[in-house]
Amino acid sequence: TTSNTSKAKTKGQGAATSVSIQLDKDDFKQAVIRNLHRTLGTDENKANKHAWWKATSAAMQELVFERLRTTQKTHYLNDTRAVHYFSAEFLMGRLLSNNMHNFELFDTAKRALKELGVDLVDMLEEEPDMALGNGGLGRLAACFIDSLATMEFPAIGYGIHYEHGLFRQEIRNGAQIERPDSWRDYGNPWEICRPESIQQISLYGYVETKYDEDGKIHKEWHPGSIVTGVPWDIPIVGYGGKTVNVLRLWQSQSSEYFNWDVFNAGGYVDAQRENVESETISKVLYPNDETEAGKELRLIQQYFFSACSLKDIIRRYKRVHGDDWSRFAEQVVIQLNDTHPAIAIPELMRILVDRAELSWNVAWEICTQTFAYTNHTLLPEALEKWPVRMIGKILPRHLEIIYEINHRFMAEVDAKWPGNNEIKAKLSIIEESNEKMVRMGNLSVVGSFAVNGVAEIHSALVKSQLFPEFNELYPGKLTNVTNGITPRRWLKACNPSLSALITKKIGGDWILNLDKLDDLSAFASNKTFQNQFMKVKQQNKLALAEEIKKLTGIIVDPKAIFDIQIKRLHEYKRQHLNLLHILALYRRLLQDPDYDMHPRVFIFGAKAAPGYALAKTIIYAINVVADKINNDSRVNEKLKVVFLPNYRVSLAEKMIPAADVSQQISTAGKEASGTGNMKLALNGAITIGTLDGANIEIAEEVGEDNIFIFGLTVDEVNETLSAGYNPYDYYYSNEELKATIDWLDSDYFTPGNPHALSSLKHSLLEGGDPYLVLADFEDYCKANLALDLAYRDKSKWAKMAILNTAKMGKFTSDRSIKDYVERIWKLDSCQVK
Ligand code: T68
Repeated sequence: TTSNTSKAKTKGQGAATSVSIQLDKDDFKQAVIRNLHRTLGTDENKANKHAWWKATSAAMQELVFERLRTTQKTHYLNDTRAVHYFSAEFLMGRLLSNNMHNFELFDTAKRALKELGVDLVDMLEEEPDMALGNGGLGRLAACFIDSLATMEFPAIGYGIHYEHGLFRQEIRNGAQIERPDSWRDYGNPWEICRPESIQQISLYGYVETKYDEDGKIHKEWHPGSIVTGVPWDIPIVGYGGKTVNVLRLWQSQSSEYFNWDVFNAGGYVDAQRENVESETISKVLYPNDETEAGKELRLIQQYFFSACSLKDIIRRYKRVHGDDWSRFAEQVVIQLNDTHPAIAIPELMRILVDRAELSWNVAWEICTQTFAYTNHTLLPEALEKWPVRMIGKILPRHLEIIYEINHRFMAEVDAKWPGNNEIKAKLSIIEESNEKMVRMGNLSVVGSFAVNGVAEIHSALVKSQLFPEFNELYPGKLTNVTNGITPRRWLKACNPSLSALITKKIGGDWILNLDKLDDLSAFASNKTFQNQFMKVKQQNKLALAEEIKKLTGIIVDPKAIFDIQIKRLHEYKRQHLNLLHILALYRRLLQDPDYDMHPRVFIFGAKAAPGYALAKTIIYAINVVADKINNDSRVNEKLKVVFLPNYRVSLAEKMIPAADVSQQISTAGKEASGTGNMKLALNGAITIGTLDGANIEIAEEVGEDNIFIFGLTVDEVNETLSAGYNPYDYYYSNEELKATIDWLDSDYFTPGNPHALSSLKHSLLEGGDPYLVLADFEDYCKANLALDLAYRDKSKWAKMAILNTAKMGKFTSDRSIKDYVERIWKLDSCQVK
């Protein structure tokens, strides 16, 4: 097969030249048919779409396994240092088309299936999303393991094998309804159970203190319960198909032998009940992003997967190094994706001190050379804290260890700031509140050798606002690694027409070296290229228009501006600011039927955490406003609003290529990075956004002429708030703003139910408008006006769109991984022959 790949340019960066998968169209056909017969027990005449999908997946899986085996053998023989990415979430989406693209077999497969009478693109819809994550944090983990495999770094992802991923969203009468997600209902072709690597972990019980003959203390944890962790491996195919790494997800199961006594005592039913409880641990993903639920089961989930993963790592290490722990931190680096796996720190200490009988200091040295921690948020409600009481009940020995870590750490703090109790109280891992709490962020900073934020501004705020004293105490520990996205999924696979156009123009090197896209800049003003670029956009918009019709019945004009806001629903992300502006446009159109604006379709996708009432009200508000506007013939030519239900990775892949405008309008200082902003710009959408998160770095790359920036900066937000922000000042001084807010609180959009949306108005006024929606409204309207004018100049807009694609090189996750590898993980790539 041909390959568009290029040799990696720098040392330390994994080189991936494509492995030639010797499989032509006819081989592929044979492989699919063989699997149809032998794996599925059906044939070409009986097979439905689902069977074709499974047989094709099985055919791909044959190739995947072959490379997986070779990779694992190579890694084993080389015994190189590897990164272990601990994350409670991996938002993988669909795998079949991605694996085909990464093996460079997509076109071959398409032709093969066509000859079998199957449309590949249509068939791909059979695959359920693997939605084992909430949003950006989980999708980031998925992009990172793609880049790690592509660049041929020894790496393994560790997480939880949730039976139910993020809930499926239905919209009924405008409101969100949550339905269970069942991604494995009819079997999942990508996962392999590895019963040979199961682990047992302990919970509850008590700690016994023992003294040996020399009077030395030994702690023994007598657990009250034991749970089995069953590993499921998902192969992760790097682009070029050389390295296939593994994502290992743990499923909880009851431990038979532990319940044996109860069973023998005639307690069969009780024993079964315990089984059910053990099996609950990996049942369901908590659907809260950015708020801490504080639930016992969540803490158990965190410990369950962290402890299973550590045992797995140690088993592998011991196979080579036996009881010699001195090389552990040389071989193993563990990246904590937020504080969710932070309990791994005291767990490793427990293993080293209680089990391996290393001294505290030696153990602590190993521990703090092994862990690194990524922070994803500054929002206080998202910072994890666990009640001391709860940890003491579930993990009694870990609580003792946490206290010991803190005790020694407080001595360090006292040495630096003698007698300063204020700083001590602030830095302490234990919060001495009414109900004592363990601060997982502080534990993570103390127990790691590196701490990073996810965009320049976010990392600066981590240093200056969240952990300023830590930054003084440990100079250099706090750093930045700006997020990135994989261009394989988020351009090559999701936007085949644009990918083909780009490759035709500048060659295919961009797939592995995204900086190459900058070669497109030279053609940004070229009329022919502008036409080609915008023709692709137009086709993608047509396809999305059809999808919108299919999903909602709403008819939209593909010539209108497609203006897209897709992300979790949260007040700080300010979908309601977007909505207020839509209402302002609607009002202008009603007041002046000739109001001059380019037709525009506002498209939303967002899930709200099930317990987040205001977020659900905002979804409801968008839907009732959409319903009213879409059925108002007075404005329909110019304005439509669409809420696409069940936003998820596979839907994003259809929306992003069709976007003209990308809404990135969070309150400055609140969005750590954002990654949807990168995906949309990469596909030629123009950002309207605040100077927040990675928007700032996107603006730097594309230049101020190619982005619409508005609103308060981080500093201005802080000044505004400390000056005593009063939203009523804006409400009473901006007639249009007042009218739109009041409109929401009338029965215009909710006939017969006048105050259905009053909580929204309440939060913006009496509630104090904590996210400064009113303060930014006027400037947002101005930016939207400028955007509308710019769109009317076809050539100008085309140039902007091309430059957005051209300037996104920085935001490949390959660059993020390179940053981690060079500055934190210190890994060598390992070429798999
Ligand atoms: C996101 N965080 C950030 N959290 O909001 C976003 N939280 O700015 C950033 O780009 C992204 O992380 C990647 O760094 C999340 O997505 C969660 O999903 C989450 C889940 C559980 C608990 C807390």
